[in-house]
Amino acid sequence: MDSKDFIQLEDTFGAHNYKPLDVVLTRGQGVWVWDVAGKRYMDCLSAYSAVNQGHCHPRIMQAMIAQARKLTLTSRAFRNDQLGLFYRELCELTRSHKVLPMNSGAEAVETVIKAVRKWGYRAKGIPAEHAEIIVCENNFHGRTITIVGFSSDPQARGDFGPFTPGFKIIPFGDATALENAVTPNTVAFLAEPIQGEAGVIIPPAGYLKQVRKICSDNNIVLILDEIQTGLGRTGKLLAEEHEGIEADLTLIGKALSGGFYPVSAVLSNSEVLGLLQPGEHGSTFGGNPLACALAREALKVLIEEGMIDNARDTGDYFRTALSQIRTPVIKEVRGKGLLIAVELTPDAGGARPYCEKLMQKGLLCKETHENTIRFAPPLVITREQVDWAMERIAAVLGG
Ligand code: IF1
Repeated sequence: MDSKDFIQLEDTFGAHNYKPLDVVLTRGQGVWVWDVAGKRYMDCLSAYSAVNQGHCHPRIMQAMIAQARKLTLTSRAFRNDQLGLFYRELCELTRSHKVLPMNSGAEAVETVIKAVRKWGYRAKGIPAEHAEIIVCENNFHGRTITIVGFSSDPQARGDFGPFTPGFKIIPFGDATALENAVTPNTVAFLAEPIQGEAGVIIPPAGYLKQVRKICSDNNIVLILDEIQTGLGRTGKLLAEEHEGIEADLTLIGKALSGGFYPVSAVLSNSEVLGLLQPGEHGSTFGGNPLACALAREALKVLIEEGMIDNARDTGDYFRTALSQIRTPVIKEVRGKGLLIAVELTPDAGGARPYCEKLMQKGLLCKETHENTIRFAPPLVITREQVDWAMERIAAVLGG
């Protein structure tokens, strides 16, 4: 079978809820992936920051195989010998007090919504059924009904109502808007430190510090969704570190498993998670020994192989090179570490055609919304590999 056969199978039997580039991948290693015809590509998306450690990282793979030979799933009706070690290592790494492990990022978001509502009723004394959570315009936190219900993107919400009540949307990056949105029933503020899907939108310097103070002053739980920005992507373990603050609850996922398996977690720097009682929350696979074993290794690899500092240094190198391209089609280059976006001018004709041209030259990336290309390679990328990518990007974007 060749690419078009695989594409036909997908199009015939699959729901059409994506518009993927027509490249059929069969193998990955580090920053490289290969299609079924043997053509090599550089992956500049990293599965939306789920493959920060590089494709098929050997140490994570070995950890997964070793655990898979022993014990994969017990349910949480019983204990296992990986969970407590995963908890301790994750808490020590992130200075957290408690962890609640789940599977997808959206499940972690849904979990934190339940936890902070319970905290609001039991600890803050909010009247039952009146908890309010403040979120931001252009947020992306997943695709469940509750989550898309507080999205400001009509495409995310259309035809999926009715939605879960109790959410208020304010502009991202505006601390005064947060202050004005707080009511006695506000239990939490949920935001991404940098808005990924919105096009790598970095808030004004000092914003997260102001937000931290407003939440502390008003007894509101600060939740940062680091599912995409966390685990080294922006050149720090967590993006909140750029502003020197600590969220009360932090969400991580994606690269927590190095791209081998869905693993997510809610991290608590306060006792919010301590209010959940047995039987009030859980999932079949959440905290299973296979997930814990490979996540432990994925975290070790991230730290021991210097990927976070590389994201900082090679990300600066990449963004500087992008900013030096002389072309009428680039409006702005934005980013932190290796979370980078190139916004094109409105008359450039949209980002998708450029992604398709880059694919022809062996570089895989993805448009976000109409005019922005996201470049987010694995954090193992070298300067030489950035030079390889830049040759192709300059040729395609250079006009
Ligand atoms: C798709 C977008 C990115 C996330 C943040 C929670 C989640 C995500 C900040 C939910 C997931 C993924 C979803 C994936 C594509 C990708 C994405 F384009 F959809 F918006 F990264 F920007 N918080 N983002 O970025 O985690 O449940 O997916 O594990 O839906 O195709 P999930």
